[in-house]
Amino acid sequence: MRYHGREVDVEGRMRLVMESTLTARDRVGVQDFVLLEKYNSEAAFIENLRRRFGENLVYTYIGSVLVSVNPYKELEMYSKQQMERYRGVSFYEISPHIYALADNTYRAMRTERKDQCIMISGESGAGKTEASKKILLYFAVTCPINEHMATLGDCLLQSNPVLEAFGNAKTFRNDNSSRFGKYMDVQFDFRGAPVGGHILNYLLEKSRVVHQNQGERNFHIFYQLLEGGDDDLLTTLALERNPQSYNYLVKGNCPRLSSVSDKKNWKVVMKALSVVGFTEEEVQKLLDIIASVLHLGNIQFGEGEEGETYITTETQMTNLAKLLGVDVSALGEALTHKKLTAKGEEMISALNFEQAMSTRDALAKAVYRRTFNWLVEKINQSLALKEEIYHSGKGCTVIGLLDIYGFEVLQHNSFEQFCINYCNEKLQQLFIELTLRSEQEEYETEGIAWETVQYFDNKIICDLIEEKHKGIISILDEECLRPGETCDVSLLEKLEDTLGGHPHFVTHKLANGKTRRIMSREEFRLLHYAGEVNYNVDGFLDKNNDLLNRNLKEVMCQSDNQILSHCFRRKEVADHRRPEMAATHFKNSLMKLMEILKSKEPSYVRCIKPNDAKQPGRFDEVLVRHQVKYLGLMENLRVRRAGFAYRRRFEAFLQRYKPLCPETWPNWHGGLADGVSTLVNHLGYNAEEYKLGRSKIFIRFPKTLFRTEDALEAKRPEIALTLQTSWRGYR
Ligand code: AD9
Ligand code: MG
Repeated sequence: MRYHGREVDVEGRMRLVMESTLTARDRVGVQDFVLLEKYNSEAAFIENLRRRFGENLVYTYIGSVLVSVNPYKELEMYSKQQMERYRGVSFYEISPHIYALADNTYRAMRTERKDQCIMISGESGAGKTEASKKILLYFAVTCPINEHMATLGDCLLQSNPVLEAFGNAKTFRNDNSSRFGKYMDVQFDFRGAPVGGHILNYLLEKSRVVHQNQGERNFHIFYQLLEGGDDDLLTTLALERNPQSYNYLVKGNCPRLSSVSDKKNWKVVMKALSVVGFTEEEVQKLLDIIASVLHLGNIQFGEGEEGETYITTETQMTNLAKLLGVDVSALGEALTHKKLTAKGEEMISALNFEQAMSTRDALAKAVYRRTFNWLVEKINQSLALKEEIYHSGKGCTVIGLLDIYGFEVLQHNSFEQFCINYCNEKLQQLFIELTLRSEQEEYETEGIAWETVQYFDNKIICDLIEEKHKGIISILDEECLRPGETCDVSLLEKLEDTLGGHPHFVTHKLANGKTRRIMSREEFRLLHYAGEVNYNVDGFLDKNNDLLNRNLKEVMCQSDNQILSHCFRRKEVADHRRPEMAATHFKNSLMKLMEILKSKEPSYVRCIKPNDAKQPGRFDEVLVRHQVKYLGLMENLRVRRAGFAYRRRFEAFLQRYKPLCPETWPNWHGGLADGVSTLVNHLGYNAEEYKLGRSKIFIRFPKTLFRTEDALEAKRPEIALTLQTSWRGYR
């Protein structure tokens, strides 16, 4: 495409400076938000996003942060040729792209020999997983190959369909929603070839195994097995093909999806499992477990005269025990009775109907979650760095990819949203800390005085949640451990007693003893950095306790299915200490994640969902505005714009604008700093407008840059021929 006689963005030629000329700028916006004249205006920010989205320009920078808007359609910008275009090209000299970010991160890792990480955030359906897959593919296609690890690229790529089958599901917001957080390290050898990988997973939403909201589905693998498995396989697993036959698949009333072929994906997943290195026997055992979860959901209980429960579904029970590889009567006993240890003595008590149902569901959730963890462990073994590379002494460097759930505000927010939003508070804290630090470092390296930036420090909210003894998680744990009857409402009272009056914690009680009518008595509200969220305490204690009866664990650890006997260890049964509770476990794993991320050089992708209908071409401003807020993008822009809107290395600046000054045109033979100084003096920049660092020029206002750009544009006919040559040389 040509625009004003020049090739423009769609062709990939239009660069920052070109785009900022008036006409093009009006049409496609600025490709870096720091160039917005009204950088404090949210409306101008959103208008810029909207314009670019309308032109299929789904990527925009805030300095080095990449903002991405989900196009909900296939764009022609992800081809192999495009990957080649971005290879080795400087971030700012080419239109924004996820490949530019991937390439820049890769080159920074290689040249500085420093570990990197790319943090991808955004709400459900915003495009995080797609972005992380595009980055991985970019590495797999463009990086050199290590002859010892020639298949590693395939392994890395194929780990995705496996994890998605077991960890993703159709939700209201996304047909392929990741129901777990993922951090993946890719290790590179000294030549820059990928040689290893490692995955950490966070908080799989296991409640989905037993319950789905209307219009949602269970994890993909269940439907893929029923659609794609051949008749013999289904017979061996004693399964019927119709998903509606299984209690664990009917709740959402959504057995099939128009956007996804379970049958086709079944094949993809089976192939991927073999590429990643699962043996046939392991796959068989894995499917036994998946089938057993379906059977488990169909186990029904009857109630005797004295309130005791018994199992009414004998055939299902036999199939279930066979697939789980455990003794049928021991399993039946453990599903209807509870073993307690009091004063060193063991006692058996019968479960009532409700308890038996929830024990059954707890087993299904535990089996699924532990199998998922096993799957990740197994993938990690396949991706593990080979001994010879590890010991080669040449050292590896790492790029980490974080694809984790964004800030979540639903109609009904529970324990899961509490954990997710806590995670986002931590990431925001890290983001502010690292962005400010890197800005400050750059100013110091360049010898320019650092100007303090005002920003909201969300440490106060992190402390409210995680502080020892006084924080919400500690209170929650204490309440779970408290002997006697505890309930979710008593938890709320305890929270009120300890935290009432905290500026970021609110309940229905007002300080004057009156009641806040708009809030229910079962809710507490947190004033997060991104907005207010009401959490309903119903289920908090149970979810945090996350207990599985001991006698069930005893049965499971005797399983002759190797995966299950690996997942349920005898030593766990023998250990009478209380395992870590769910929120504390999550908190500790987040702390470790923060340490990992802090030890690396960060880059950011901030994903935005343009509409709730999953449709191309629709830009819902209200929805986008929410996300701009939740993602802290305005804050981000303010930090980045602190002081100076634009900075560029001397050589790049001189190369671009030297035609505007007779002393620097066509060639400048002196030092770079002198050249830039001569040039800006000639252009009439006043001292307010710019500063010269050690290797870069810092320009305070976009209008200065645009003025210079417009001057260049006016002079273009005169210098066209020479400029074209220098332009090519520029890249
Ligand atoms: V969730 O928190 O896991 O529920 P994500 O990961 O943010 O969410 P995902 O990457 O799964 O969202 O994207 C949702 C859907 O949007 C995808 O299935 C694609 O259909 C669509 N999408 C996202 N990014 C792109 C893109 N760059 N090009 C085309 C896209 N389609
Ligand atoms: Mg995802």
